[in-house]
Amino acid sequence: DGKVRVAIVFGGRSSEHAVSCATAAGVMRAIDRDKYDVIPIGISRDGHWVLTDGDPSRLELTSGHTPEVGADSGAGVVVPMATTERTLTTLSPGSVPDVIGEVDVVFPLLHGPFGEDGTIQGMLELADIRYVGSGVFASAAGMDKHYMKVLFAGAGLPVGPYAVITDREWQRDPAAAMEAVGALKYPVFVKPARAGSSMGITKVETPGGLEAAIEFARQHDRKVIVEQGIAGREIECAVLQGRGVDGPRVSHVGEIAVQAGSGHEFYDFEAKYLDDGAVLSCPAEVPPAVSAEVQRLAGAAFESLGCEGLARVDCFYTDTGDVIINEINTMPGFTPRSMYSMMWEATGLSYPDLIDELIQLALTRPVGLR
Ligand code: G1L
Repeated sequence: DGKVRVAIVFGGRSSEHAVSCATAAGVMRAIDRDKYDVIPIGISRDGHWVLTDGDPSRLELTSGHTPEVGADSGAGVVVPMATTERTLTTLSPGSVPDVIGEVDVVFPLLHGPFGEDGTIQGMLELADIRYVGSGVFASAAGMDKHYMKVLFAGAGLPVGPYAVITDREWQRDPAAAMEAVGALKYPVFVKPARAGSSMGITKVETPGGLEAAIEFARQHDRKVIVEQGIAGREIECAVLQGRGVDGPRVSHVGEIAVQAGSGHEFYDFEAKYLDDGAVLSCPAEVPPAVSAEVQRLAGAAFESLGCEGLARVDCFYTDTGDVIINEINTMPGFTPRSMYSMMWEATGLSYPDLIDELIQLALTRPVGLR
């Protein structure tokens, strides 16, 4: 019928499985059905690919319901590596080969290990299938808080003080590894270097709490990053790839105000996805020079990793008046109520138009030689 065929891939083997399902529901509700045919592909927690019925209501995330891709979500099971050129091949239950058919573009709504880290992007590259968002390298770099900072610093962008503890360093001599942290001022934040969400993060007030925090972070990733706490406000900016040869577009800057008394020490999983503990202010109330600097850094950060499609850049506006980059997220929260979407909404680009723009950007991208 001449419509563009968009495969939405969601769920997956990461801790953000339910968030991914809820995001897929948001995209499926908002996507223009006159232009696009949607092929909803769920990945179950154990890694099975399932062609689902695409009913968004069963994927929504509410406090009473945690959505999950199960073997019951639809028709067939897709074998992960069974891709051929521009085609996603499925095996129905009972191993009857079936084909989803040619897809024009994939919307990979996957986060964390086996999703956001560039692996699915690599699979799609091998299959010559176009997809929304960043490529293999930027996805992997955007997932790794250590290499992300190395790339920012290499591009001359300001990053805060940090230390990295690799698995080898920790196994050989934990005390020596912790000495590298000695140069940082407390409090510090101890984080898994690569993780999709706020999982495994501890705020540490004194050196005495460091070892336990590192052990905790290592349960999520064997590489740990320790970041010096920055006194200031977190100001964020949504970035969208430019059309053609244009540079990246940046939104008005935004700020999350965690409601006093909400019980959230920092902006954690609950505050992010379930609670009303967070409200967005956009444009954030900062001096014009500060919002301009955040926007400049956001565009430069996007380019420093070679991002494509979209990214959310989180900065600190410090109490001493400086702006530094905290991190970039190449796969930001992407429901209609997420920071990224709401910052574009406040800038004049609606959620349905944003989805349309991202798909159009993906369609104009070459496959093969890039
Ligand atoms: F495909 C895009 F546009 F690049 C993309 C992919 C993934 C945008 C946003 C996301 N975000 C997520 O997948 C998630 C954070 C909802 C997963 Cl948990």
